[in-house]
Amino acid sequence: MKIGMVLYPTFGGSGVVGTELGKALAKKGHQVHFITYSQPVRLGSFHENIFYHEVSVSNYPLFDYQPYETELASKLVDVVKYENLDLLHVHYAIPHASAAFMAQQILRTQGIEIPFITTLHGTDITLVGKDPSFEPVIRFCINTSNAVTTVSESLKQDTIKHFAIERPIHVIPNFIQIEETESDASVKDLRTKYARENQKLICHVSNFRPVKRIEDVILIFNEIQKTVDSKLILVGDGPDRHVAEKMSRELGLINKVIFFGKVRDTNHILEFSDLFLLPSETESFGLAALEAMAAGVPVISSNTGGIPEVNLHGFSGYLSDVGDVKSMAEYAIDLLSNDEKLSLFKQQAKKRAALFSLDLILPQYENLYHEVIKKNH
Ligand code: GMT
Repeated sequence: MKIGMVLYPTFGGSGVVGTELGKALAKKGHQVHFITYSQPVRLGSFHENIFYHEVSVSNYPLFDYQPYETELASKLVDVVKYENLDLLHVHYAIPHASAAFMAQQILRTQGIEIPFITTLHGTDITLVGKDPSFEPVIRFCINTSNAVTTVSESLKQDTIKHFAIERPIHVIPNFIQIEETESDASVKDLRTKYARENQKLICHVSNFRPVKRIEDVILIFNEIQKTVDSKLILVGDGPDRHVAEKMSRELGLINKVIFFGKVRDTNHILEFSDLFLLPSETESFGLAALEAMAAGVPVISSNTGGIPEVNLHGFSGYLSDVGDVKSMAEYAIDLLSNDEKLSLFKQQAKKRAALFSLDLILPQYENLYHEVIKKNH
């Protein structure tokens, strides 16, 4: 198949999922064309089946706001037509689904039928999408997509609740590529650079947006470090990073909190971490939690949105109500103070993550692609 993959090329979860999906499809022999405004961060090195088409964003002085959606739609028309694509798969509804719809309509006038699949990722529905300023367009795009998928059952239910949806929604969960981990020796070696022999390492990875509740991450760690000799590793960057920095200074934690900033491959850090914190306000899936679990790191999370579909309470970690810092800290201390239990949870986290292995999820997308293309002919 020849697939056009449209996504945000940044560190966000939807961009990561779209990029990894495209890479996996290319490995299986499909031709994948990434169409976005800059090279996706996870794209990596050259592959014979991968092509990248950059959408140029004009800076004509009349525009206070650049018409990205129009430029993307034009690029889609061009790529579909000249690369003979079979299908467009857009990740994150805004503005990718409406651009795909526009391209579809334009191509129809030229005798070309291109179906498009929209994958909803979370905030495109739960935060931004249901805002009245977007709602009519999002609803229209969901209803006119040739197929719609969500990354969790919870997001499917949110979509049905917030929009008048007239079509089936397929749940295809996010996935993880289970890789052979580095030798224990090199992980241990790296770990010694950040922690003493018996010190525990707690990790959080996010884009530091308010929805991630960074304050809670710091407050939970503050409680943990009173009982357990530990350090906090913060990976990523975003609008609330300064909140974390300020709180760490004010609470006297600055020597115990390490800010790594944006890291392309978080796996190396996760491999030497003992525990992962994800106290988000809302999370359609929680890819960061799945990545941690796959690296054998148990997760202390909130029980919101799709997280309970990923993190199993009492097995791969623990879940508490949003904002219940006390309970999250207690669960963390309980695990970190009992090496036998921690080691069991590390194994269980890996076991749970294996259920989301790429091998199991990729065929679900491929089947949907075939179905949609068949219907289009
Ligand atoms: O808000 C983010 O964390 C980024 C956002 C995105 O679209 O890039 O993440 C959403 O999609 C991820 C991939 O499907 C999910 O794992 C995240 O849970 C989801 N974020 C939220 O729902 C807040």
